[in-house]
Amino acid sequence: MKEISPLQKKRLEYKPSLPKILEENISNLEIEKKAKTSSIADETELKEKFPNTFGAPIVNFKKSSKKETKPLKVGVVFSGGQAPGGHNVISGLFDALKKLNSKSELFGYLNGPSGVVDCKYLDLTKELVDSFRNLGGFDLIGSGRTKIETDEQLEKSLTCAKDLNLDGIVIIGGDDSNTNAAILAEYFKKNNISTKVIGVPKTIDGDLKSDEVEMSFGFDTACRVYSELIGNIAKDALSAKKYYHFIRLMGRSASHIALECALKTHPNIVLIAEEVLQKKKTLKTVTNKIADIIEKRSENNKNYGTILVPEGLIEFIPEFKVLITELNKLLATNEKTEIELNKLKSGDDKIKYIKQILSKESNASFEHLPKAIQEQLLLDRDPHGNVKVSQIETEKLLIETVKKELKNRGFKGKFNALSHFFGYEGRSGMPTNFDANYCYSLGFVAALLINEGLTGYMSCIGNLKEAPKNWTPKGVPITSLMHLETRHAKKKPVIKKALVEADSKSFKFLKENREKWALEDLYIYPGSIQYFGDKEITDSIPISLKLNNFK
Ligand code: FBP
Repeated sequence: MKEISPLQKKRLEYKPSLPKILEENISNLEIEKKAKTSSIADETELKEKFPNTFGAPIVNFKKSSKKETKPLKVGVVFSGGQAPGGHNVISGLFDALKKLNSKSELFGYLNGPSGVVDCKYLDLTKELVDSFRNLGGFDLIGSGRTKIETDEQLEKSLTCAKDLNLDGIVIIGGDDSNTNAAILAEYFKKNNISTKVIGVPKTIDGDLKSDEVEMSFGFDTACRVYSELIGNIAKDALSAKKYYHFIRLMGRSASHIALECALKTHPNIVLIAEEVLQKKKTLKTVTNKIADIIEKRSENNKNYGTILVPEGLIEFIPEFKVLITELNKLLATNEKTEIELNKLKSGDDKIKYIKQILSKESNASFEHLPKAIQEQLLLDRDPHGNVKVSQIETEKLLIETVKKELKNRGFKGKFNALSHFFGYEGRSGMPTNFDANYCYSLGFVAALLINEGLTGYMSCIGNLKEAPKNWTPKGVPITSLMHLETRHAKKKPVIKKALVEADSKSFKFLKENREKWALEDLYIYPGSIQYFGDKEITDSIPISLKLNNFK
């Protein structure tokens, strides 16, 4: 047997808490339909695109008389970036299916949605599932970023589901993957196959949420891993008093992670990309603001500090937004520019080539960037045609611009900066109790939704601010979270990303406190995730979840 750490061993034994209604016999549960849903916008077009699944009601669960449940066959897939707790969705799904009928079977599609298309799967036995309970990562079956969208991919997915005689497929993914789940559900229904498709809200980025979807899983653990490190760095800065630490945090678009980590650690500066866009702050304005704070701190002999930078920032700075949109268009897969660019070997040649075809406005922004950032902006796009912000070292760009600005100002203090990027470190951590319980419950709900014959739904849990026993399991139609967006110059139905809102309580709290945090050293040191001991530290929930309101 593979060697595992003592903590892993202990975590395998952890029994996740469930909402009260899921604790006992789940065969006697039935759904309670709430009001029919619409979409967040573009209702007419979405109705046309999803004629068989649009407008379904939100469903809750209630006890009824005992029912016989037939054995279910279900396939499960991880889609997109890792998020702590994924294995617990699988173990919850497995346990619930077996509770409904001990002859039920669970298959794991291998390496993401490509496994669904190419029919590559693994029989998930009790022994296998048991060896991954409460552990991080997605390595039980792997993940991938393939999108299921072409007719051929849809057809192949359908053939596989038919061959396996599946009652359901559970897609564990972010906004785009859940959009895919809705598309697959509609396609299956249109083609009269009985396989149901259920989504599960996963992403450390925390941007898959709405009034009904309170939080995506993985966010809590990732933020706690990053916050432990930020706290440690703040302590080091305070001890040595010689460095400014520019810390970039993952979060492809939204700044939820940066905000949550700031609430947990009280850094001297945290940039919120959404605010930068809303206030149309240029790189110069952002740089000036940081330089102002550094100057003021220096007057008090403080030549050190912590600065949090969301990785999505670059796309929210107006001049770069224009540049990146133009580059995304030029470098979209199979576009002439992409092909030409890939023929060129050296970074210099690529930069020279792109400068010739960029618009005047974009060239002006591109030209002022350091060469390393220029090269990073020209790297391959992700499957959605977007620049991979995780590979752009925005924190280093800011260090450069701040250094220049301070020099121009004739700054007399010291400015020594170090850069950090916290991303992959947090995505596969051992889930917190919150994520372990939440994911296990989401797995249960997915099984129940399939058992009820529902399709195109997202497995959800409400009342997350409360203790798990008071959580409320529900199913939310995925189309109710959708609108139309322009992708590759075409209007496409997608789930709307939830960005940090200017009037959210969590952001307001930051605004009320950040001036104090900038000048005084009010750092908080969250320490490492705790799994044993006082409930206050083992079962805490994200601060932004605590502060914000839901229906
Ligand atoms: P998901 O949206 O799939 O959950 O992934 C989010 C994320 O972790 C981002 O924070 C990050 O920018 C991106 O994945 C990195 O992607 P990759 O794993 O492909 O490098």
